[in-house]
Amino acid sequence: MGMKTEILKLLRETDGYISGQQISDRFGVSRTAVWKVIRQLQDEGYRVEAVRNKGYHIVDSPDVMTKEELDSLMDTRWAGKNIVYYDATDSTNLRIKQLGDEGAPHGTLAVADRQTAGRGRRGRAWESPAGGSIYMSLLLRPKFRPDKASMLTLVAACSVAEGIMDCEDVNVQIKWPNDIIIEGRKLVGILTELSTQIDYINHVTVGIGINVNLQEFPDEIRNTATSLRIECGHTVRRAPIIAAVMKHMEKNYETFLQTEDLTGLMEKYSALLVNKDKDVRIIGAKEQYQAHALGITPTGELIVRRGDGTEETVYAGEVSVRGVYGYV
Ligand code: BTX
Repeated sequence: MGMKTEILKLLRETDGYISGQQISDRFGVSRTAVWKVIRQLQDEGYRVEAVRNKGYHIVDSPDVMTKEELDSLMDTRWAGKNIVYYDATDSTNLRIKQLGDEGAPHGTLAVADRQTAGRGRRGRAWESPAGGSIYMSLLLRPKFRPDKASMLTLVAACSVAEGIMDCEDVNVQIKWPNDIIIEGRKLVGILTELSTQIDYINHVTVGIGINVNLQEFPDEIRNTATSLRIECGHTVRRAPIIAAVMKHMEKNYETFLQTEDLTGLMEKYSALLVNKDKDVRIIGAKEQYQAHALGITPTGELIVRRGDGTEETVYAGEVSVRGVYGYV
């Protein structure tokens, strides 16, 4: 951890004031060097008070998203422990795929303030303007078979929902398999991509886009998208959400590994599932039909009951699901 990260942590952990001398003793640097770091933090937007004869005190951490801010908040063993931060990049999924090919460790996290080529599923685009959202991708190196990897999307959805609700007073739900919504509008998109051989996984990229402080959307998604800012009515800090999501992701991933399926997460996921006990339209390549969604299986398929009473499971890769009256 760099000195700036350490000083930031120290300021946060100190209730009252901490003197410049205490900080400089702790890191073995001059008081001028300490002062310079404090100035940098202030320039980045932190409100750090300096009071003569008392020292420094952090008053407020606004929505700063830097590598130091993220490192200072991360409370995990591996998830998000190796952060690569970009002010702008094409797509954090592409960055992580490349870092994965180059041998980056399990748990490496790419975070960007803006994407110039944000990607959704099936070639769709993800709106990724600057300054208000979270665009991040996590590198995983599982040892299980490639056919199990699609379940990681559900693990991620659960973790993102939990992380958001740890930080903000909102009720989010999951639209199967992996959209997170508030009041029927899309708040989060998740795109999981695999790099595999026939029988083993090289690495997995779990890409997560969360609309945080966006207040406007392009016309095409104006009626279907929302942000935390819109739902909470105040500006939301991104870095603590990233840290909270990583904390849950680490825990949920380890639960997943115990059975290599969703058995240990079923209860949580089902409680968040918006489609449960709802009528849905199943849109497949060959047919479309209306059914009643009952829940998910331990391997992540949606269980539906058709009008004639027959039950079946549908795979996320093969169908998409709409509410009978719209997006949800
Ligand atoms: P998806 O295919 O389910 O959703 C894409 C669709 O959602 C678009 O066609 C559009 O209708 C709508 N949409 C686009 N942008 C937004 C937005 N900001 N908010 C709400 N709705 C939107 C979901 O794909 C997967 C998205 C993953 C995004 C992350 S960001 C970090 C990582 N890097 C990257 O390039 N993608 C992932």
